[in-house]
Amino acid sequence: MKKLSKEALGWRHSRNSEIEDYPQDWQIARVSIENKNNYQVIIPERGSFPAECTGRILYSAEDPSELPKTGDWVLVQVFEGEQKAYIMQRLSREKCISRNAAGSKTQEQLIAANVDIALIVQGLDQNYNLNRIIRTSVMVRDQGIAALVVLNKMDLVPQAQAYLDAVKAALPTTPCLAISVSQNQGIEQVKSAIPEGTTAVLIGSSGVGKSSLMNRLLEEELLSTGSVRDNDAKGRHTTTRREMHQIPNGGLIIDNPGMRELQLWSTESGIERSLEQIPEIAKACKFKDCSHQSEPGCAVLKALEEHQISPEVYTNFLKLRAEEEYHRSRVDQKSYLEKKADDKRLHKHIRAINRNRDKP
Ligand SMILES: Nc1nc2c(ncn2[C@@H]2O[C@H](COP(=O)(O)OP(=O)(O)OP(=O)(O)O)[C@@H](O)[C@H]2O)c(=O)[nH]1
Ligand SMILES: [Mg+2]
Ligand SMILES: [Zn+2]
Repeated sequence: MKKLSKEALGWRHSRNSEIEDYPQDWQIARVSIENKNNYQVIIPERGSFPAECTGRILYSAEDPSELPKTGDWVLVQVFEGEQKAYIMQRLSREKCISRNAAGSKTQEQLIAANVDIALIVQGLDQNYNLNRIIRTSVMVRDQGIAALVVLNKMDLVPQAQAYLDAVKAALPTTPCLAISVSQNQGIEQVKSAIPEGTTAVLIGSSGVGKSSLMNRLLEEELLSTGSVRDNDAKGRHTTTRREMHQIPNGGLIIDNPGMRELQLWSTESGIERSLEQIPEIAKACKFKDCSHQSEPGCAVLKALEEHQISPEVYTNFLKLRAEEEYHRSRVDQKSYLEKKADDKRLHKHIRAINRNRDKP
């Protein structure tokens, strides 16, 4: 691996003040691979080193998510004559992708730290699911991370454009690409979304081609890939660890094991489940074309008042719908202004509910 500058590794000058008070011989490094018991780190201008945590870090961590993760910045010490780095300190995290730990609704599992853009990958086979794209995109962007939707395996469908149109209609402000890794189509466009100094993470189910895409971007077969099952196109969970590599003349990219259930963590935990519930609840609204904002007999507003859905989930639902609506009525400035007035009323309403809720 060629020697990278700290800027190419994603270091921001705003971090300089954070390291001022540590010993001079501690060097900054970025965690590139996280194994069960050890790590690989990249030290700017030096290269890759195997690494391990000092006991102090291991024993002072109250929660597994406090330990270094792929993408984290750390301070390391490398002793003369040793080709190994000791992780002395983890530095603060900026934007992270997390999800609910398997089998737990409340435990957060960090997937990758200091991420600028998430590539939401789906395969244009049985894997494609527009609702899942929408939910993932909203959650990624809620964490302050940019999203790029990547529809892979366009070689399997005659009309990839129709899928692109559907995603663009639902998420007008989220860029979306149709590509084929196996036919080498659209790779350059993905690459240009990850310029030098930025960090991307691949997310998506097993078998959608995340590792295949990453190998293609790296111009090297660094990661193993696996076939999908014939009957349902599901992957076999080939990737088992998170690793970060540099794209030649580009940014950094983190591969990720496919998620069985894509349950991205959100500060409003359980949002995904509740968002899904809303259309079900809305079936009971008095009016078929209910906007769930002010109509009499609205089942969604009733559920909100009865605390069956949280105000956060409700606002997220509206945000999602607003994105869709904005697209549909872009030219209709009047309805936009009316909607804004409605939103104002609505927020007043939510604040009132919250106030009542805090009362004993
Ligand atoms: N038809 C087609 N197949 C593809 C394409 N890209 C990848 N594949 C195949 O999809 C299968 C799964 O690819 P992987 O890259 O291992 O998928 P992954 O997302 O990394 O899967 P996990 O590591 O299990 O999460 C492999 O057999 C690839 O050859 C494509 O553009 N078209
Ligand atoms: Mg993989
Ligand atoms: Zn309603």
